[in-house]
Amino acid sequence: MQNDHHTMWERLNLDVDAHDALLEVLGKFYGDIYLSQQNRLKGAEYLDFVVSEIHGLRVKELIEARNQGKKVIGTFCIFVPEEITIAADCIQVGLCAGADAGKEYAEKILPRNTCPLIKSFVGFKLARLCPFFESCDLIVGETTCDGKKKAYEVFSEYALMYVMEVPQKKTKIDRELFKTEILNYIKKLEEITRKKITAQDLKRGIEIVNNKRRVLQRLNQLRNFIPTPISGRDVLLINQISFYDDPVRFTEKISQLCDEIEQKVKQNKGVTNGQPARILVSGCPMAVPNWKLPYVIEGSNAVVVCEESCIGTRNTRDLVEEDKETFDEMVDAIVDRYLKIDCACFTPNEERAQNVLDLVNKYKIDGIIFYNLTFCQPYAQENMKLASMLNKKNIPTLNIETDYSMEDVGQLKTRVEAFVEMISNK
Ligand code: BJ8
Repeated sequence: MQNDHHTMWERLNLDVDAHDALLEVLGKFYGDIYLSQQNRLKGAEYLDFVVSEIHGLRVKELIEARNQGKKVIGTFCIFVPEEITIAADCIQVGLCAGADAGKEYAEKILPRNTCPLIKSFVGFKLARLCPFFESCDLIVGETTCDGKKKAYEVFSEYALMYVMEVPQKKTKIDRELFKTEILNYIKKLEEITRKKITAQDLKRGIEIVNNKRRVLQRLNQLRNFIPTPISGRDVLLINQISFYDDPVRFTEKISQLCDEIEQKVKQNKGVTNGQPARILVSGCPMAVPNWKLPYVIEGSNAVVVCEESCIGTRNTRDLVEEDKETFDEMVDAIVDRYLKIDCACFTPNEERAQNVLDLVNKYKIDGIIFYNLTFCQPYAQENMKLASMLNKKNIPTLNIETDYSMEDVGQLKTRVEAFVEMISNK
């Protein structure tokens, strides 16, 4: 199969040898982390297939869509509203940002003490390792953390960038600013597609994205059951795939997977033996193929039952209201939905504390592992504050700071095992 894709990758100007080497490493990594799981769901075949074709068939689909006149929009953040991208008849994809391939290239143009997620997307582009980057007509950044917004300035020398302004607070003025930015994004897409977005288009975009979020909500809901019917690793992967597979196909496949899980739940069958500790992972996003921490946790007599993250509930918790009819009403509904995102880049960001507490109760959490990417100030600071609040309520927490290298796996395992033992004895 891969050979069939080589010509496509060459046409996209990838460094084909380095790319082959990357896929080989990824394949092995995937085998160790995913294919080694026991009692896996049959529906996970969809996940295995999508990953095996991660840079193949989906990229081919994008190229075919472009040949038919569609535009492809690349993103790095859940603030870019896919509802609008779909309304403009474009395709939105999340860009590779979860591995340190290309790091040495990134460090030539960025300070070394930059968060790994940022170095990753810059590295993938500069090392010519990501066919998604090369298939984009426009890459949309956003003014969230300082690291990203400054990196976009440099990055725009290498890729066609458009940067949306995301406010730092949520006052009335900030809402107006964000609404203006949403309208500007609409204009930008109208400009590149040469097509006006209508109320009908927006309605369609809202429905498709809401359905995608609904199926992820349903999946999460099923993780309430004990024994847990699906591993945290698989749910993380599902969330990651939601950023680049076709949204309608994704919704259908995950809906079938949920049907299978419901059957499993009825038979009281889970993926775990005994009663492993139930963990909430909270903090920075885990972009594909960042699977390190869930793998460590689930190899330590624990199971991840919820992700309080942008590759998790922060992205799926809220829907856009669907009862609006006019173009303006729908734009307002989109603005309101997106301003509910409790990213640590906001100040204050009080609602996140309550959202974390709700998840602790809902998913019967035994302990929280805060996940910080190295040099990510917003989450490092906010997670410390949250940990102190949670510890006062007798909810155990562990703070993990790490990057994308595998060098610290042994050390992480020791710390996670000690934490799991501590919460299991409570
Ligand atoms: S809405 S979390 S996806 S900005 S890049 S903040 S890890 S230092 S990704 Fe994010 Fe949007 Fe917020 Fe979510 Fe830290 Fe790194 Fe910045 Fe990061």
